[in-house]
Amino acid sequence: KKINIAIVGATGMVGRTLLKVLEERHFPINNLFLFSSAKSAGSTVTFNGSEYLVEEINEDVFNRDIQIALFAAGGEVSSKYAPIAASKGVIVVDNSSHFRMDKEVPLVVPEVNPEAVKSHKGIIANPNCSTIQAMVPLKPLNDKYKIKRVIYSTYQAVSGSGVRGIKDLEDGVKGETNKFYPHPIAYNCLPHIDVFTDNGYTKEELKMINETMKIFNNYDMKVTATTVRVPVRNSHSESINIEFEEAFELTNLVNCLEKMQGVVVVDNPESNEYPTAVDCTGKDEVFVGRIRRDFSVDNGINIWVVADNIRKGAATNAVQIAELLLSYNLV
Ligand code: 2RA
Repeated sequence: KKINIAIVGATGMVGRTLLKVLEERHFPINNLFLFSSAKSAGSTVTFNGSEYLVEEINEDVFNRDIQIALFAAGGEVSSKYAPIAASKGVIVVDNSSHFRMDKEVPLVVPEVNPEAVKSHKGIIANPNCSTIQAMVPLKPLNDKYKIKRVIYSTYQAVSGSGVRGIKDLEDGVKGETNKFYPHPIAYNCLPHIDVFTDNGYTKEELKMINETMKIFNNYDMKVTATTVRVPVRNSHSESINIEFEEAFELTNLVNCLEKMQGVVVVDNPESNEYPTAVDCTGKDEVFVGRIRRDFSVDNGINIWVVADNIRKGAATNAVQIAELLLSYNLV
């Protein structure tokens, strides 16, 4: 069965990666429609060997015969056009944060809570990249040992800020001043991703906290986060401390991770083998290493989790959600 797909934000970093992933996974596309803001409209993009014109988004484009629309154009565009698309019967997979905490909107990581797509009312939200990569290893551990508390410390690549973040890093390394970040990112770490809120946390930290509880549907889970921008071009790294309700044998816990679809365990410190951002870039799995007991509590561990924030953290996760819609005959 071939379907008609629209990509909103087709010329951005995530939009272009959506096209690449759709091609790689041979997603069954009949017609493809590409939309962007006025400034990028008029360019052409190659997909499966054909040229496609990028059109300016407007209220009428969803009158066309489109079954799924993948949005990667920011919260403002999603808030305006996703409801219009949904009202015309288009199923929206939205990469922005705008609808994530809406109780009518499923927040989905296909390896973690695939069934959630069945309750969609037209819009399905892609979680934040730093949340997605944490959920995949945490899911089997939560199922088996019941997570009591999670502490996230992230080391996030500049590609999470798009081309402006990458440029600040590249310019900074050449000694030029930063234009996007509030401080130089070259040879530096900035404990500041997105904006600060009135409780001292940034929106990025609150996203990880709130999205974790929603995806596990457990609002008693204790979650906290510190999210940091680091001078890495692509892929996010995360140190995750987890305390469980249940006791565990470390070998069984590692085995649990190794069996999880979408997780690759890379954990041989004696051979200097552990996940790194450079090694994980361009891949779709979530890489886990440095798995070790946290001796400061009864049932705790520390793990190191790395994934490509543009692929599994955004584009691939969205395409996997579209694949779920097909496999569940929801489109
Ligand atoms: C970041 N997770 O890394 C945020 C948005 N992509 O900047």
